Amino acid sequence: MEKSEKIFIAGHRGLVGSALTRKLRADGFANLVTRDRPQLDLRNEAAVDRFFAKQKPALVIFAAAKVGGIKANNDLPVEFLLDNLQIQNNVIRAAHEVSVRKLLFLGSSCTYPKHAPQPIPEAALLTGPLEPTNEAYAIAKIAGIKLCQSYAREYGENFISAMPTNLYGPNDNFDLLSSHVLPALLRKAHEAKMKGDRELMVWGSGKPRREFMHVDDLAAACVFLLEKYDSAEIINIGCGEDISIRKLAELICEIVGFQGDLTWDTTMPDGTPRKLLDVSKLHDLGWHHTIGLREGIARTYEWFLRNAAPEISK
Ligand code: GFB
Repeated sequence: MEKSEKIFIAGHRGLVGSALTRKLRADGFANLVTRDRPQLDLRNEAAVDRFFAKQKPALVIFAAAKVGGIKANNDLPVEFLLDNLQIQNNVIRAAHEVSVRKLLFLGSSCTYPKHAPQPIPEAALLTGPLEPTNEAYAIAKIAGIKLCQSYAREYGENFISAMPTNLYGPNDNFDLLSSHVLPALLRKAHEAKMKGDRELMVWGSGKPRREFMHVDDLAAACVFLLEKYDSAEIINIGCGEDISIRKLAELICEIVGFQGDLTWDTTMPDGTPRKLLDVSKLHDLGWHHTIGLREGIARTYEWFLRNAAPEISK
């Protein structure tokens, strides 16, 4: 990759897109193109076409998506399916129209079957039924992967797809109803500590297991793949370790300094019983994560205290 190449980061304000923007800037890539939602609504096909025709980026990183935790996914299947299909169809097709040199599409570990073998190899895609709570999002992401693979097969495009595990870090969503588990529990533990509560409510049974990766590691892996990986076959990005939700909640309480008890709201769904990616393909290429879970959560809590907590308490 040339440092002067024009790179369009779709979704640069989100958790993933902002981490990619930081990483590329730090690595000396100076020609980054970004657009806020009011400037460019990626669901608008004509606007996306005009933007690509004018900008003609060399590289596209597709980090724009309607995302959310288990409750948002379960409550809003229309938005998770339709918005994501529209956004990705527009961007991927426009990238082809202006002959971008390479496109990186970000999928998700929830595209794998609910009862996939653990750790989940790339070959598990489309081998069984999906987890119902995130089926709409998963189907949209699978369609995006297939569109990239189809452009590669039919037109020879270098459109690659990576499958990140559950992510967390700066610029995450800390809204208690729509966020993922890790930012939700960080906020709940912080607020419980500040209020002097004795209990903290956690959703589900605490038994599901998830793999969590700091988004700065994800960004580093994406830049690595942009430089070194040119196959239409999907590739997992994760750290190869998982943890139960109960243990995660305990770890977060310890880091935040909340000393009360955990209680469990079993009316809320557990979702997939386990989601641990097989990252041997990525390791074989020579990339490993560097940020451990405890360190990553501590860094995210510091970010939360400086950035999100003041906003929330307004
Ligand atoms: O992170 P999360 O919302 O999504 O939930 P998924 C993971 C687990 O944490 C579930 C439990 O078993 C939740 O019940 N959990 C406990 C909580 N307390 C909380 C809480 O306060 N908030 C939340 N959100 N969860 C998502 C998919 O699945 O993962 C998306 O729905 C996407 O499509 C994303 O793929 C990566 O890991 O279950």
